[in-house]
Amino acid sequence: MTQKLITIERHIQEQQAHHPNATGVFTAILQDMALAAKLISRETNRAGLTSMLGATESENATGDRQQKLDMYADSVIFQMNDHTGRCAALVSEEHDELIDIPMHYDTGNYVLLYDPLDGSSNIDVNVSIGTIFSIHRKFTRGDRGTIEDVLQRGKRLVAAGYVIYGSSTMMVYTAGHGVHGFTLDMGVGEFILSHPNITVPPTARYYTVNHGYERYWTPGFKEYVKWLQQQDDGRGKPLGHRYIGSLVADFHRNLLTGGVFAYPGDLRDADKPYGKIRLMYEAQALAFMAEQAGGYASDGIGDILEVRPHGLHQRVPIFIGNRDLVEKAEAFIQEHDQEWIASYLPYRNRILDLEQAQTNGSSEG
Ligand code: AHM
Ligand code: MG
Repeated sequence: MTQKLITIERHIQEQQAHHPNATGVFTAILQDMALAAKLISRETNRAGLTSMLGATESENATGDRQQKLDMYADSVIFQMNDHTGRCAALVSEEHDELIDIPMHYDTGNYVLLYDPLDGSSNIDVNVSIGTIFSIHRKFTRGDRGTIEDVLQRGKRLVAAGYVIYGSSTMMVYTAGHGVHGFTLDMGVGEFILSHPNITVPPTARYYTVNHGYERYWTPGFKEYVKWLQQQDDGRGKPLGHRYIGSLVADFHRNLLTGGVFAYPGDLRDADKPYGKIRLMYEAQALAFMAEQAGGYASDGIGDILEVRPHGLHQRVPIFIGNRDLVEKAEAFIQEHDQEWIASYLPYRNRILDLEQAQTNGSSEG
């Protein structure tokens, strides 16, 4: 064997060298996430089969196998992290409120945010789905994490990553020193480094948006998409259009090939000018990864990593990928969408209200 084999455990361990005072706790959380990813991957791969088996075994079923896959993923990540003494609190897209660490377990210095299985409408049709996670450091004084520890700006993230359950399973993460991708070798059950130091290619190949919503788009976004359609992919062809409808898969493709993903705020409902993507579980994590890979993520106004959160389930418009393409979206919005901006800014600038923050936004959209 000539090629250097680096497992994710080894890689995460070696990354710790960037932090001479590190205790290893943070490293261990990433390793726990890698194990959760393997379990979810196994179940995802046999989802169709499992539901068939579940139906026939229903009389003596243990229950686990029949869980919907997103509930299963949620439960696996919780079970990997509730008892380790590393996390002070957890939050999941599947829960309205902060998930406390059970009182009989110790707590640690980190809060873990996750969307256990994103793109869940794609599960039943066998299309790629993903898990997204991010980690903040707890800064409040008590031993239990609070909502304030969770609702920090993306700029303060210490790590983020995703797992894509696609033609193969990959885990991609950053701990603030580049973005690194690992492919799951199903034979031995190990994530092996396959994509070290991922950077966004300078020339984009694709643009990614749900064209079905064109009737709701703002004037600026319509102009922007027309502009994208006039751009060249660096090989004498127009940018291709790709849309899977699984954020992780759409982001991952554009990260490797160059491109821009947009889920804009739109005019569908005047009371909801903020699109669909969730700030705390989806946008912050991917924005951090994009930045680490040399790209950029904006809500059309400015850097998503600078947006001050006000609710666990807050939503945010997102433009993410090659920096030049994302900045162009900002320019079109500034030029044509002052009306939309006026309706979105009060939501963006909402101040954190601790009493409301727990569930704020869970019903928005
Ligand atoms: P989910 O959290 O309910 O799975 O929804 C999030 C998903 C993203 O993965 C994807 O980018 C988006 O929804 C697609 O939405 P739409 O079908 O409106 O284009
Ligand atoms: Mg989601």
